[in-house]
Amino acid sequence: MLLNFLQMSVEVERKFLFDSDTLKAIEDIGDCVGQKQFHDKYFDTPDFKLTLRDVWLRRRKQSWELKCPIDPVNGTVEPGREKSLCTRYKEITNLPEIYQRVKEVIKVTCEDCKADITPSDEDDSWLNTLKLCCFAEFTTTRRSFTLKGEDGVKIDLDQADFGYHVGEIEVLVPEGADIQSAQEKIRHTAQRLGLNEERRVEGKMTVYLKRYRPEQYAILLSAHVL
Ligand code: V4E
Repeated sequence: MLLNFLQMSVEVERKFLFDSDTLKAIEDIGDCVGQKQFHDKYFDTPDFKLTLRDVWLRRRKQSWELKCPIDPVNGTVEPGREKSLCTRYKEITNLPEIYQRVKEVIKVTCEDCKADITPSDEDDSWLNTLKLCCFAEFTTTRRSFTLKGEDGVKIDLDQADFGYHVGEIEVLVPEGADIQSAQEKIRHTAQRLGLNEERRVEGKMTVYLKRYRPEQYAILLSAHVL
């Protein structure tokens, strides 16, 4: 049951830029619950079939994760849609389910695959079968905080090894649960931290693509994914 909840959770999050004042505010109202480091590798087809649909496949600490938008419009990103401060993505961590979902998004049929395979953590041949290549790779050092009096809210302060740091306020909710109340908790937390950004802050990937994958960045920007 717990495993099922984790596999089908929706991550509602808001990114923010932080300085020493924000850090002090976080330390005043929160508790540091740990620091960790992880290496991410992101994968897509050479013609960006996943990321053009805002679908993000990554390997983190030997585990596969797929982040998919919860409200795609006919499977594409609606041009001109105003980007809210919060993002909402479904996180899938079960590899057979990830494989099925990726095949659906990139529209691979069984004939294309010749024989359908069972993907495994130990064998990456399914990546070749689906023509998936690594397009981004970086290490993040993350400090995590929980907040006094704010149940279920986590704050992460991320430092990426390519020289970008960003914070995120995050609430995990089971799929189908009340996303509005998660957004309200995030708004309240942002207020307590004195954040006053009115525009969505760039995440690590946006900055990475802009610097190291300018062609993919330009394509995703004009498709309104970023
Ligand atoms: C969803 C997404 C991407 C995948 C990486 O997601 P992100 O939350 O940025 O990374 P991270 O390391 O904090 O993951 P976590 O540990 O929280 O699961 S890359 C781009 N997107 C879409 C996206 C977007 N368009 N704008 C913003 C502000 N964030 C994400």
